[in-house]
Amino acid sequence: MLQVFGKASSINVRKVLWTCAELQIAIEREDWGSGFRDTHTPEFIALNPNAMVPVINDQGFVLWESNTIIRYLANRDNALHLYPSAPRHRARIDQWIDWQATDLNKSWGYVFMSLVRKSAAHQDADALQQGFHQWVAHMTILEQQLQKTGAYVSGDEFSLADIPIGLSVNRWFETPLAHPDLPAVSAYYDRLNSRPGFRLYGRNGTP
Ligand SMILES: N[C@@H](CCC(=O)N[C@@H](CS)C(=O)NCC(=O)O)C(=O)O
Repeated sequence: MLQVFGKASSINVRKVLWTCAELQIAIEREDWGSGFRDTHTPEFIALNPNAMVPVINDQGFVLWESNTIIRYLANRDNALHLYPSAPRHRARIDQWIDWQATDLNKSWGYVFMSLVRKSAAHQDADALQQGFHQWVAHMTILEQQLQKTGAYVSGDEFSLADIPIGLSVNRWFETPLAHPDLPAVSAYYDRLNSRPGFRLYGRNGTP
């Protein structure tokens, strides 16, 4: 059975859990990461030198980096409905997956640490305001894309890209801030709710 190392409260672990639900992959999960087993042990570092979750072990094949893991699972199971092979279609999905990791994710860091984690090191009002503007700017890019497609992030159909992006949208709504009205993002969030995998893992485990 596929082993998943990482706590289910982690947004990056939830990408893997939701993908496994979409693909009906049975898993064995172990709780690792802050609040659970320490990832800074030789045992865990041997799996992932970054001491981060998630990590998977697929019959001896160990892999880390959440977006790489979900692509691997889709490829492994030939899940062309989630990750089509036509180069342009696949590239469009990859574009949003990569954007989630490199741009959208980075934009919310300070605000999330300040308002959700209540980190003492993240209480500077100017930095908070700047972070808020960055996050809104990125969510506005997503809003415009969803207005164009009228459905999912890469087009009419749900795809692998909606897993990281959907989890990011959950983070947006779960963070207590004055959310500007982004109607296409709100409709998208409701649309995702029709998926059992999202209800299980996309809404912090609270359907
Ligand atoms: N780029 C990595 C980032 C992984 C990451 O940031 N994981 C966090 C949890 S969301 C983590 O392991 N934090 C340390 C800990 O919980 O001990 C990925 O996408 O897999």
